[in-house]
Amino acid sequence: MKDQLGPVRERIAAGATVAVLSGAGLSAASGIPTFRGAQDSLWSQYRPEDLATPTAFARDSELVWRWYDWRRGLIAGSEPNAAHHALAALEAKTTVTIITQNVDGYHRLAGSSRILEYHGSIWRVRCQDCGNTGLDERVPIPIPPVCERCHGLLRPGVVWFGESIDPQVMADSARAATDCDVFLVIGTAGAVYPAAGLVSAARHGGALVVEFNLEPSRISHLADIFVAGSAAETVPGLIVRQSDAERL
Ligand code: BJW
Ligand code: ZN
Repeated sequence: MKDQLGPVRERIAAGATVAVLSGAGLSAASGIPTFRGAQDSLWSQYRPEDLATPTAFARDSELVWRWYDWRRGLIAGSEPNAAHHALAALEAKTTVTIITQNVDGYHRLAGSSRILEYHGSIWRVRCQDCGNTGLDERVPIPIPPVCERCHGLLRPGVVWFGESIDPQVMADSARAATDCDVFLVIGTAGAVYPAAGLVSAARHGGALVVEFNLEPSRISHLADIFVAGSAAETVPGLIVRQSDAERL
């Protein structure tokens, strides 16, 4: 098997810093459906553009909450996979900043410490009326959940289409992408902005861009190295040569 990641491991061993942009494909091996192209899910009839918007929530908050409740149940019932664990283990070798589009919290569970949750967290809630924010990890969640302070309607603490990214998270992510030596793009279609724009920012900043995906994506032309396959099988190759890992 070709050891595409050998040069990347060498750079990291020589002190290169790492930033990661992760997407839904990273958690696919944990059994969490991706957004685009998930054929088998109960919700495949809906497009994220139809559910992950403030307009959808204003129209039918119960439908949107049922979708989030279903996803919370899947996430709570599964766990991070070998790719999340490999990224956490990489911190023993160098500085690693994770910019994740995923809302599942799996990077933290796997033990990574520098995490920027670009699209928020499925475990956070925010009151539509008074702005009160908090964690609500109940599974299942009462639908519709209400604010303890003002009894207003709570919404998921995630970023929907047309909403702004937290300015601090956006600035920290842009800096991490621009300043890193190696930028890993894992399991994202590269279709959603401004997250996808971080790949060109990293490239312009001089990083070596390494993409891990089952298939070429919209940002593959920006990658120096494309590693094909399931992230849970390919990403651990950042830590040990894959053929050695297979012999263990
Ligand atoms: C595997 C695998 C395995 C599978 N191993 N790989 C510039 C240009 C055009 C449009 C815009 C633009 N700037 C802004 C926009 C508008 C919009 C946008 O991007 N639209 C596009 C769809 C065209 N962006 C926004 O609205 C953003 N806000 C914003 O820009 O604010 C400023 C503004 C305000 C007002 C007006 C205009 C601008 C916010 C975007 C928020 C996205 N939110 C969601 C939901 C989050 C909460 C939740 O999870 O419910 O985020 S949508 C959904 O898509 C979710 C994801 O994080 C995001 C990205 O998806 P991802 O991770 O790429 O997943 P998939 O499923 O698409 O792809 C999976 C990939 O994995 C595939 O490539 C597979 O091959 C691969 N794969 N198995 C490895 N085992
Ligand atoms: Zn409230």
